[in-house]
Amino acid sequence: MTSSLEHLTSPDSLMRKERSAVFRIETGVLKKIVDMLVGKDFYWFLPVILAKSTDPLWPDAGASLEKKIELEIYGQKVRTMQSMIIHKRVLVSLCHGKFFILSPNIRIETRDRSSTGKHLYEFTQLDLEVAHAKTEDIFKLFEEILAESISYIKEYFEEDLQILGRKIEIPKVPFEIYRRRDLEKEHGKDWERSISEKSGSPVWVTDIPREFYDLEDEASGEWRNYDLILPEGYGEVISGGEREYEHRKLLHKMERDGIRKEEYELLLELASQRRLKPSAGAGLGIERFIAYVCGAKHAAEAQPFPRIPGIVPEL
Ligand code: ASN
Repeated sequence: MTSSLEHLTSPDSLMRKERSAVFRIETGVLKKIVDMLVGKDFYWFLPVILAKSTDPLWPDAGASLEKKIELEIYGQKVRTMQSMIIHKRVLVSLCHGKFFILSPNIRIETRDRSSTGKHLYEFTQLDLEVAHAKTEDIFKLFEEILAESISYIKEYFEEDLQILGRKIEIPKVPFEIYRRRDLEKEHGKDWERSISEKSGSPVWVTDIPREFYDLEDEASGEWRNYDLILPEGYGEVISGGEREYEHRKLLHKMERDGIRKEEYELLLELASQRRLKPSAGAGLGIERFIAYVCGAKHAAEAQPFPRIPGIVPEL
């Protein structure tokens, strides 16, 4: 463990003025985002933590989990939430067409990720989903969320930005869009790091091969999903996509990827009844976004009790 990480996990660090500045900015960003979404008629749902179904996070080239947590309650096997994607698909189909959740996710990342500055074994994503939406709708929504929350912080939290020595520009919208296959040709497999270090503002990257629930165009083989990559090396902060809703495609992709169908019975049942609606959505990693706004070295600085891979603190 490097000394700066040790410093961060010590309870005494909670008394530093820089930590308080980050927490004040975080409060402002959260307030601004929930106000915006509630103002746009989004429902605000409370999160689920233990469930039979969760995001398999597989296959995903960016994943590096040391273990997945399964336990038994009331004689039934449940898993800790890796993301609420399955719950989002059911909610958007059966309840309300626009909603968000501040969703705690547990992902036991490998220890070598402690010093990336980005990985946490518990983090919160602002996860949202919109029925019948397309990629462009979600891009527009998040561009507005990022630009307006940064503008709000610059207007009302200037003193805190000064304490942190942070100068941040309001990003110009719309953000540029790249295709993963083109980036891979130019930068190789490590395209995320290259584009993050080189670009001066956030950029969207589309067409990323990953989990069964993201829509794959059968004719072109192109994935209708996306990540948002922040500049200055902060890397990926949003991931999302348009979604599969056809039973045949879901089944085929689960079999192809070796996913256990018994963990996704309700989703498959709804799809077979044609009750699963097309939708699109995404999740914003709150701690990573706050680290970017504040110019912090580690996403854990946005957590009062840091959850750094490989380090289990007293509290
Ligand atoms: N929240 C992401 C999405 O909406 C899923 C994830 O976190 N893996 O696609």
